[in-house]
Amino acid sequence: MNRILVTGSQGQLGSDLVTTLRQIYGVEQVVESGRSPPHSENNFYLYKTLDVTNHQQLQTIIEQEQIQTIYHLAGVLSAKGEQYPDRCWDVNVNGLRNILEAAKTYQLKVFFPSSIAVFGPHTPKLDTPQITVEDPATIYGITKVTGELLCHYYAHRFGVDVRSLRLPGIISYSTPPGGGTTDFAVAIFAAALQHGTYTCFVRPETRLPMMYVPDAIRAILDLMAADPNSIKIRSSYNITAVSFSAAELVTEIQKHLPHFNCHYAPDFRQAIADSWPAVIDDSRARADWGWKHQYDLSAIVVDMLEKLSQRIEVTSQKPAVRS
Ligand code: VAH
Repeated sequence: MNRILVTGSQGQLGSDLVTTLRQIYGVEQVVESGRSPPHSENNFYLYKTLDVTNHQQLQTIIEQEQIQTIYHLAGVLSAKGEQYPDRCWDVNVNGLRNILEAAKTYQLKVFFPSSIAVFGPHTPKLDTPQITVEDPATIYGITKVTGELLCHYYAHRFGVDVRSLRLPGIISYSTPPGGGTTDFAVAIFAAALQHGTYTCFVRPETRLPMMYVPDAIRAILDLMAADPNSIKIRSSYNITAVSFSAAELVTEIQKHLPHFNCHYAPDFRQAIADSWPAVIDDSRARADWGWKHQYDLSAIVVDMLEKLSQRIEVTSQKPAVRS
């Protein structure tokens, strides 16, 4: 039996991760949690209200539900973090500290999502190495550097089995974007299908590392299933799938929606995107535990348009989605 707690379960990654974990381990083994009430009533009994900054609430759930593994996804993302820096620090750092303290006390296994946001203006932009300059320009990035250092400390000082990935921008269709800088690469798809047009908040030449959510879920599960001896990095692994610019994404969408057009109106998120790498070297993840992405840009666009077409009212022309 592997009783699992997912924090931030209603977020972009959480909702897809819960579905996959329940397919693997059974619905009863996976407890969702979040600060707000559950979106859907159909599994209310497997949802716990949890503010990860409240260590007593966390301990009560761990003991009542006999949790053995925590996928700790609760967090404040980069753009929202710049608007609410105190909350970002409290949730992302004090919340993680509570998770790691509980993992030490109850011998739990933990997944922690770090981010390419740990890198900053002086980090090499191309083939960003696993070990390099980390001078993040956002409070979110600062919390992720701090989080990685905490993970490394708890792993080596207390033997906590905590594992982590520096996730790139994640593209998904099951939940609306939640305050990230890479959200343009998520919102653009619904806008293209519903309105035939999108106003992008970064410049066309802005190139960032990205990953489709099925690849991200598989990476997380492969990392957590890997032999502990193969996990040589206990801060956080570089990981990526593809890198593309906003303009390249638009061109790929237009192959299926020829009338789609995109306007550009860069806002405060441009400076955040400019501080991040364009291409990541994830050779250590590929060497240590066999990471290999499956979705390139073309496959992401085909699947996103197909999945979203089934879920939203398509007012612009149906995509001539070619496989
Ligand atoms: C964000 N989606 O934009 C997250 C992620 C690399 C980006 O950390 O804040």
